[in-house]
Amino acid sequence: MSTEEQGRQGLAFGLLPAEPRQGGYGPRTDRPWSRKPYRHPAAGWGAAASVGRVVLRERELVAGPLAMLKMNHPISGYDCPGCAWPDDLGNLKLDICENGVKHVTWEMTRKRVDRAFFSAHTVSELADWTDFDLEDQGRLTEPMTYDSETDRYVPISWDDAFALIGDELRGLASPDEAAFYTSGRLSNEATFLYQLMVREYGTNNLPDCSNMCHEASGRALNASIATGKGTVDLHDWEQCDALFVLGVNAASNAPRMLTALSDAVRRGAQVVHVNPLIEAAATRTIVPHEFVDMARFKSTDTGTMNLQVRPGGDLALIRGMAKVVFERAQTDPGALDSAFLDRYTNGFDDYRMLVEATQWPDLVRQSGLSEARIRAAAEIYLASERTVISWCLGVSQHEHGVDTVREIVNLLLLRGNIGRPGAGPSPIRGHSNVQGNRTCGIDHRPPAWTDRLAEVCEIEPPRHPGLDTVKTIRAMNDGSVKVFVGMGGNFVLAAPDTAFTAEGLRRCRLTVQVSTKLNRSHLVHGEKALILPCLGRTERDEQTGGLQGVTVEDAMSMVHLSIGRKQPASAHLLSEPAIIAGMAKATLPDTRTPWDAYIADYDRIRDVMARVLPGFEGFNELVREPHGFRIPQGAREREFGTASGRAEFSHAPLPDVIPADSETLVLQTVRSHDQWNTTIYSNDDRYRGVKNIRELIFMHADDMRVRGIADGDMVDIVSTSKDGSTRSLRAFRAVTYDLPRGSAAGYMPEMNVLIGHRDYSEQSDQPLMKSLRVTVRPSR
Ligand SMILES: Nc1nc2c(c(=O)[nH]1)N[C@H]1C(S)=C(S)[C@@H](COP(=O)(O)OP(=O)(O)OC[C@H]3O[C@@H](n4cnc5c(=O)[nH]c(N)nc54)[C@H](O)[C@@H]3O)O[C@H]1N2
Ligand SMILES: Nc1nc2c(c(=O)[nH]1)N[C@H]1C(S)=C(S)[C@@H](COP(=O)(O)OP(=O)(O)OC[C@H]3O[C@@H](n4cnc5c(=O)[nH]c(N)nc54)[C@H](O)[C@@H]3O)O[C@H]1N2
Ligand SMILES: [Mo]
Repeated sequence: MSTEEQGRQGLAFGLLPAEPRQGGYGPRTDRPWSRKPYRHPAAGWGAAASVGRVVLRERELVAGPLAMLKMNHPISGYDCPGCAWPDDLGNLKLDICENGVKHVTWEMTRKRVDRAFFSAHTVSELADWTDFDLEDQGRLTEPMTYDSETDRYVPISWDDAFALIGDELRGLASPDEAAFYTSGRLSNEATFLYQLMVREYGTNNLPDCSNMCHEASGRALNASIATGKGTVDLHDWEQCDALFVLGVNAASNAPRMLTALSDAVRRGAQVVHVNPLIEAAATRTIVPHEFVDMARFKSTDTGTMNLQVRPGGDLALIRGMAKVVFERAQTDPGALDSAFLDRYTNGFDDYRMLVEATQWPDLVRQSGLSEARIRAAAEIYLASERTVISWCLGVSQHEHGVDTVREIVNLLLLRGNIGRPGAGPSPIRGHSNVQGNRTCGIDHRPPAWTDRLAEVCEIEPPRHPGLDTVKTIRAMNDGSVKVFVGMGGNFVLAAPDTAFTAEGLRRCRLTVQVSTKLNRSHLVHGEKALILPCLGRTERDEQTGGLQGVTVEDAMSMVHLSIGRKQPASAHLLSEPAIIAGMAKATLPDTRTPWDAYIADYDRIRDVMARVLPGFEGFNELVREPHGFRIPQGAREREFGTASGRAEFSHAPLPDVIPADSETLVLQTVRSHDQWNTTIYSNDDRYRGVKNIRELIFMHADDMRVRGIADGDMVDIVSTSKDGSTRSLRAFRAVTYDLPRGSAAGYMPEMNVLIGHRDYSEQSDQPLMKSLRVTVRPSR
């Protein structure tokens, strides 16, 4: 059987769509689909109307808007569980966005999934439902376990659930036979306890969503400047003269960034968007909280230049810009910051030679931009005293993601744009606490502070590396991982190679999902399976020591408290820290860790974290400051903790990102406006002008014409993996879009079926979610 056939079979059982549907994993629909270009500013009234529809659907008319007022306010409120964009620092203006509101409302729904629901539906029956329908049933209310006799989930007590986990984990031949996944929402406190449990148990198998998201950014920044994070904060964004925004769809995925972009344009800064697509944030916005602007339909520009690079072409663009900087330095020594370069960097001369040896025709071909456009971008960089370069998945999810981020740092170093106000690298993170997860120990490699952990917590943490996401999928399939614990997230749909990942999960002896809502990963399960429902971030977390708060770290290293105030969705929910402590006590009979004391009062967890984690000294006092605190970071002070003690230039060869034959297209998978990763709110993608359809592929008009495809035709898409195997999707709609020839785009997670488990970057081990090699033909 070919991989392709296996794929179809895997899909038929428990994975939609057995047959492609116009709605994809979204709501069922037979309404006609449509696409017409969006001509309005981002955010504004379109966003307000869209929020209204979601709030209505979740029947949260009163509680919803009230909860918004508490969101992102210092100390008294909870952190928005949406993206990781930092909170407004200056004043208490209403700093919320459309998609944050949708996200909070999604968690606060009044609908419930109770034991009656599970007894009314077999798992095989639920497998036929859409992912939208699964999540739309509402919040999970009590722990459930799979009963194979009846093919149903049945209630189980918390104690019995923990005992089951403990028995299975203690029964394994080695702790390395279990894997512990994290999705990026877990609070810092829960994260610390989770990694403590896992390392005390004896493994570093801590795969996380970051392995699919910003792994490349972390690796690159560590190698260049010895920090895994960006070095700037919002004040720097407010002070820069030039802002380069690469590979992010900000209007949908970090909408509060629109405010920063429009502020920048208003005060005369240059804002350059680099993206194969011209996304909504690249043009103009109505700033969401400026009610007068809303009333007058007054929009503000959010960009001053657009560069439509070829997918994977960013490195060539950046190198071209560096080439112009070197050229200029021959006549104007001020083009380079020589004092900075001499004192703080390593490898400059080799970088200069490399750049000078690179020829314009290659830079033009690989970037997909003309020499004139690259020069124009370089002029903006040269004219700017303070430059911020930011990026997201359009840079990190490519084969050469690490090299590209390092090239971004190279360019910044040339003019000393690091470690001073208004300048520096600024990756845009995804999940609200994905950055905090890494800081607090979610890493399949033993953290640098492993010795401190051993000493302070009196455990023997393992020193050998564990499994990341891609390796976990393979290990479940070859039988070397037998227990999978998912701390949030929706592993089966978020991961690459859907059918293969599903097969791996099914081969496990036990799968455990800690979740707030029903999702596909509950239906694609091991021999034994548990669904453990937890409190959401908006809900009151009462422990014996009183109301508890947790902390999160945003994309700019600010750590602050988040306190939920809402009545929990059910009396049987436990907090994530409590669930972790329950699993730990059942798994580690001889543990000396004071799990119960930690759960009674999270201040005690923070006290231990303060002793283990660098930069967390005085944690409990620091988080009670009005806006929390920024984790100290050497690179921000020009102290580079690399082996040489200097910022390192990288010297990567110019990658060839163009397929050898003209039949192959480079396909990237993106989010629509109305989804949060695997959570699909509707089948619409407002800013791209799409309605009632998710099973589509955006293509260049000429690429369609040469393949005999008319706009809206049904097509079959076949991907070819690095190992030569093929995977396919049938009967998707081809839709004309303004993107570079030779490239195409469509939606995750529907297209994850196409990503082979060997299709990951050699540099970052990240799945190649932005550069699949596909052929597209009219459906027969
Ligand atoms: N509402 C909402 N918010 C979210 C999420 C969500 O699903 N919904 N997800 C969250 C998460 S986990 C993350 S990681 C972020 C993701 O935020 P984004 O990175 O915006 O996510 P994508 O939708 O994958 O969009 C990728 C962008 O990169 C561009 N791109 C693709 N290839 C290239 C390339 O080679 N070069 C350049 N320069 N650009 C390229 C695409 O055209 C697209 O604009 O958003 C977070 N915020
Ligand atoms: N093809 C393709 N695939 C991708 C990507 C891509 O661009 N293209 N992007 C990748 C990226 S960047 C990421 S980050 C991953 C995302 O991967 P994941 O983080 O695994 O997926 P999510 O869809 O964010 O997880 C949604 C589920 O989280 C649970 N949940 C929500 N809130 C909470 C909570 O407070 N606590 C707990 N315990 N559970 C909660 C709910 O049950 C919900 O169903 O997907 C990756 N997959
Ligand atoms: Mo992400």
